[in-house]
Amino acid sequence: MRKLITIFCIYLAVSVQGQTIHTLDSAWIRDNYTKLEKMVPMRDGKSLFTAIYLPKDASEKHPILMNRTPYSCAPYGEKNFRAFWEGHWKYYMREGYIIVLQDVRGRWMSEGEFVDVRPFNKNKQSAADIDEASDTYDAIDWLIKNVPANNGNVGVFGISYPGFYSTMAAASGHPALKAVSPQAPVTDWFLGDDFHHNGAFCLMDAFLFYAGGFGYPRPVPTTQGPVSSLSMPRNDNYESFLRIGALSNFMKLTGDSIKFWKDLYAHPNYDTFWKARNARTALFDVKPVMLTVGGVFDAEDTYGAWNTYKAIEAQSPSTNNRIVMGPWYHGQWSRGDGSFLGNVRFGSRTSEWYQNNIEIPFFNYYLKGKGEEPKIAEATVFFTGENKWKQLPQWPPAGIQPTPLYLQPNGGLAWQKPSEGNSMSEYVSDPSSPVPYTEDIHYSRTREYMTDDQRFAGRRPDVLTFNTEILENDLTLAGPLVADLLVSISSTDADFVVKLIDVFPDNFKYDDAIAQPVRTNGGSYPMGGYQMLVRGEIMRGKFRKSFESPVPFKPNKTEQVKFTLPDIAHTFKKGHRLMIQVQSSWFPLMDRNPQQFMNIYEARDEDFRKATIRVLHNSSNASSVILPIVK
Ligand code: PG9
Repeated sequence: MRKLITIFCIYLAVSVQGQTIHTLDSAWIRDNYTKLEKMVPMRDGKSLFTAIYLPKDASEKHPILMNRTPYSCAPYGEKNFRAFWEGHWKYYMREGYIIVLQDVRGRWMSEGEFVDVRPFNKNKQSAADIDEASDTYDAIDWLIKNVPANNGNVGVFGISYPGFYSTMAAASGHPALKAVSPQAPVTDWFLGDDFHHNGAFCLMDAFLFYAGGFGYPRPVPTTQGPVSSLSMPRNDNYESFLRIGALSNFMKLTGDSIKFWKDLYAHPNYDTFWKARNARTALFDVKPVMLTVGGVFDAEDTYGAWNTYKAIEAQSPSTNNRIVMGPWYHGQWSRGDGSFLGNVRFGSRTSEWYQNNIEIPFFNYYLKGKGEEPKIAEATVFFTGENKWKQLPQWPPAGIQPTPLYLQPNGGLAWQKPSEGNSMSEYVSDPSSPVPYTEDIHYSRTREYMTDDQRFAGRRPDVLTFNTEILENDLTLAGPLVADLLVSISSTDADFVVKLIDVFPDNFKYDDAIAQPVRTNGGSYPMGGYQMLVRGEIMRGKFRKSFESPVPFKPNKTEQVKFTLPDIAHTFKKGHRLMIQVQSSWFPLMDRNPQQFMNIYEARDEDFRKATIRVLHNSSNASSVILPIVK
């Protein structure tokens, strides 16, 4: 008998252990979940395709976690499961969540008309007045009433475009919606996300995204993906995009085949078309608990993450509102370990830390009532340079002192204004030889450019470089940067790119505990003297006074170009330097400015002109970058 008991205990231990070891793989998920596919009715009579992954265990009631997407609920078919076991969503399935994926209106298997970043309608009068908030309300209402064994609590989350739909969910007003996490949410496609930064057009991302397929949706409902009719340039994108030339040539390539591409061209300024697509207009009287998440080095929507959180703080002050910003590229917090980006190392597995200590406890508490109210700070932000998470009671942190760092003659930077009377630096900006945004040769935009070594740029005659002395103490910056340039240009328009760079000491090496960055062809990357891009941003000069009403420069007259760069959280360590670079192109990340005042979408190749750009740094015109110094 004793032997039998021993064998049973060993079996039990192994099986439990076995389950623990093999828990959350595809077999476990298929054993413990069923999948339903439903067409969920909206108030205007259209139905949206909805995939529902339901725990087989009906002994208790389960919360619902929903993701609304234009990128498909695939795979279709109730026997075909999405590979949740490959990502951190598997931990929600271990907790018994009902996972819901929904094709948004007009995409894939859902009915209705798709509208890019459909404007929020705050004055809905009838069932015909729909938007993404009302679609979410109707979806939640149906789920609560029709999905077996749900506990009446719903959460919504999503990254990027699904982040936009999460923001719209927060505006749905459904009482069952308890917690929302917009992650790298598409928020404003003219001011800072994906397609424009300060009015300059993100040519490469926009073209490759739309012309690459997203702009060619098939008539719905369909399980077939979009098909681009274009043969895309699949080689050196600097060369490919330069050879295509003016934006009007890109329109010839896409022609009438992409609706949103035509909208982009038809609205060159920040008009009612773009203002209606500013997702922040929905963020008033926000009821759910909010957790906005993003990456400081997210090349697509770092603007959206910072500014969604700030909009809720300003517009809906009673909302329980938090932000988490890690050292991540677009979506890195949901995949990989988050311990590096390009050559820059962060010293810990930041993505896993976020999943286990922030996101999962957040939803577990608000949707399952599990555990203590998570001790998640108002702002959980990873400070690069010192490589530390900080839990802050507000963002930007209290005590920040915006401090001008002044450009000096001879390439210096100092906290005092220059004393010289007429000092300035100049370069010739030539649109036929724009400054590359990265040294790499590749087809689509890299993730790594956001922290790449800028030594390649500083060697060009059309890039101005300014350096501080070597720092005698650590210097921590937390919050937005403001570039305040006094300039004089020979033409009537130009772009200004300002880059804040951390210059590593010549003898810099990561600690042995951290693997040294290696080149793709092997061999360690020379991190000594590395010039790490901490933040770069572009300002299209003609919008310097107003994004709605652009104005030309007066040639050779001194004018101010002042603009905000997205927030940073970085410590420049003792022994490092701060560097500022100024240039007038960032290609093909951004389209080229013809450098004469005009509608750039209508410019032809022959309209592009060289321009002399002067940046003034003297006692009466002292250009600076205003830094958010943590005292
Ligand atoms: N924000 C990303 C994107 C949207 C639209 C165009 C290009 C990029 C994304 O949804 O991944």
